[in-house]
Amino acid sequence: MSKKKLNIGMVGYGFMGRTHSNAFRSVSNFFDLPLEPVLKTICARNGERAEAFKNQWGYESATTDWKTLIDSPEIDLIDIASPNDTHAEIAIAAAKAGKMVMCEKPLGRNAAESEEIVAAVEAAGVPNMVWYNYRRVPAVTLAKELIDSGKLGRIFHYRAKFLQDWTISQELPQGGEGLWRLDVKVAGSGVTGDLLAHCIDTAMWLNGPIEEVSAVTETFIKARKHNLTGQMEPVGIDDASLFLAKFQNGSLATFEATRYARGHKALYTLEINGEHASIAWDLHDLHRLQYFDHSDEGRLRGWRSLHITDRDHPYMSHWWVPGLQIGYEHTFIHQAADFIEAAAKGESASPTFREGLRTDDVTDAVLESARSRAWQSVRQR
Ligand code: SOE
Repeated sequence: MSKKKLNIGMVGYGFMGRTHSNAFRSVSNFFDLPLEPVLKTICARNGERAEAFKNQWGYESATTDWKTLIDSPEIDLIDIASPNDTHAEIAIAAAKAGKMVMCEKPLGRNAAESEEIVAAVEAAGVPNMVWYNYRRVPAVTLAKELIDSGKLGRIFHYRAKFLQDWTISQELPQGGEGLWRLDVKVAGSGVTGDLLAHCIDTAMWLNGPIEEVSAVTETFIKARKHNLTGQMEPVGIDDASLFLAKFQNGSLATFEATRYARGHKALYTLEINGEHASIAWDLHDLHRLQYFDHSDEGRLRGWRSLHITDRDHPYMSHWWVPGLQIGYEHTFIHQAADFIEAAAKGESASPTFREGLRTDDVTDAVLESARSRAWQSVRQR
């Protein structure tokens, strides 16, 4: 019997347009899902390249106007993989048209924008999800299961870093395709919204709400040529952002993100220390989970390096045989699978837009604390 279709209108053909397209294209080969995703229409600004993307990824049609996706009765799901300044307008229009909506992180450029997006999807009652993909690394999902099972006991510390080095050159321009992340008007913020947002999403998923933050940010290169104007313009983004945090459960945390850590390309690491056990994870070794259990026999006690490739590890029964690992793109496939399962029941999948808003509440508080040089409470909702 043929399955009901889930017709997708994708907005954006950059890095994230590719990860999302790949996820929807592959997911049914590995997961038995209630709906069959169909790559219906790709939308992007450059018509020729949209057409080429359509052919490469197997979309049925291409357009340069996202409003045609909203107006089309054929499209069930709008997936937003375009720059941050486009998220709100498209998501709100999609929700008003009764479409399901998925959105690349961060949800909005700030919490005020995200609040409007959340209001729209909740008023329309449409399934939604933000693409915070690192939750769906099997080792990170296992960390969540271990923490929820109580194995760590009371949590004392959380530590996260996301280090890159791709903007160190003074010659790098800001703005336009590929470099909009450096343009504050488009991105909303720098590493706070781009990298720390990942760390915050995972942290709150693993360890609960963050109540207070104290932050410092820096913009190392103060002016860069703007690709769209050709002029030197002030840089409005934060190049590095570090903060201390207090979680609602009483634990303390440090977070750091930068694009100026020479030698690091995308080093996301996290560690959580509990009364009975600790967990550490590293994106460059993403299929491993480091685990220390204080209840081990004393002479044999030490950090265990678990290879998360067995059938009883999260998501892994869908892949190859035990011992063979998976990678970055699979996290998006897992997220697509979880969304389709939920959407078939008319539900959202986690992180919902509301959860995305809570992350933006923390990033707003981080930026405010850096500005005011004072501890800042995080809005709780
Ligand atoms: C920035 O370089 C970036 O691509 C982020 O935008 C992604 O969210 C992150 O996963 C990798 O780094």
